[in-house]
Amino acid sequence: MNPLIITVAPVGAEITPDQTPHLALKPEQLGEVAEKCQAAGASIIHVHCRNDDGSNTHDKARFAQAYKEIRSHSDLIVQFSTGGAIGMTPEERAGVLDLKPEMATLTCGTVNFGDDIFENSFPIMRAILTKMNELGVRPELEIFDKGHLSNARRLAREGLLTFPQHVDFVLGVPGGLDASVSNLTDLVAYLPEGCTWSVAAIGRAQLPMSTAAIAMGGHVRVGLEDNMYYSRGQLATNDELVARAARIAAELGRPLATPAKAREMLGLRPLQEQASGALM
Ligand code: KMH
Ligand code: ZN
Repeated sequence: MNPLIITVAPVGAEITPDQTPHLALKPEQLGEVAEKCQAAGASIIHVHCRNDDGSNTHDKARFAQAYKEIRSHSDLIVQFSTGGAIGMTPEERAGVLDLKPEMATLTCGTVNFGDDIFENSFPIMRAILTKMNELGVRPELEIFDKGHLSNARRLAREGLLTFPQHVDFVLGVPGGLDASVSNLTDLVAYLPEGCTWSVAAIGRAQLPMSTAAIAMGGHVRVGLEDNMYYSRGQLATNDELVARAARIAAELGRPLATPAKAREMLGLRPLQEQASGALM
């Protein structure tokens, strides 16, 4: 079976320090999380940054610091969020691309997000993608609803994207597509030929949907961004969630992709060949 790529999303933009003591606020804490999660089996880290007080920031210097800490503690593929937090401007969200992370997310359409709207109009998507293309940053397509795959196809027709790509199905966001195996199989069937895919399911759906994805030959995203709990009422650390996904993979006969193997599978350059001078 193909090796499993585990992405850890340790921070996100929604949970607050009063909800869990395990939220990494400082870049140094992100470095520690990266080290533990790589040891537990992760190969990609999806990065959001916070200020020391827990508020969201897309400050470039903060992201540069986070990148440095992650890189000095791990070989993980560093994937920056261009989704950011509700209320950030598209320019703010795309600004961190200047640091040339290996990967960054591209959410492929506007979606209700709880009582808010996570805005990703075609002009916003085109601007983010154009910048990614100019800077050589590999997108991961974030799909919150089936129509987002249609939007991605449209961006490909416009010449901004070539398939296959790595796609992450974000399921169970209030306002987006529900987290269910039938929705997942439908999305997988609708993927352009050759795409790799993962599932990031929200809350208590993270465990069953990860298990389904591992069994189906897909990849998984776990971490506090999407789910704070290990089980009902028991708060999780990021490495505990990664370790559990790794154990399930072992039971199902899926080997784990190391960061180097994940780079090979995703067509990213080996770490040794990457320029380190691009960062601030
Ligand atoms: N925080 C959400 C509004 C991404 O990282 O690309 C957007 C998000 C998606 O988390
Ligand atoms: Zn995110």
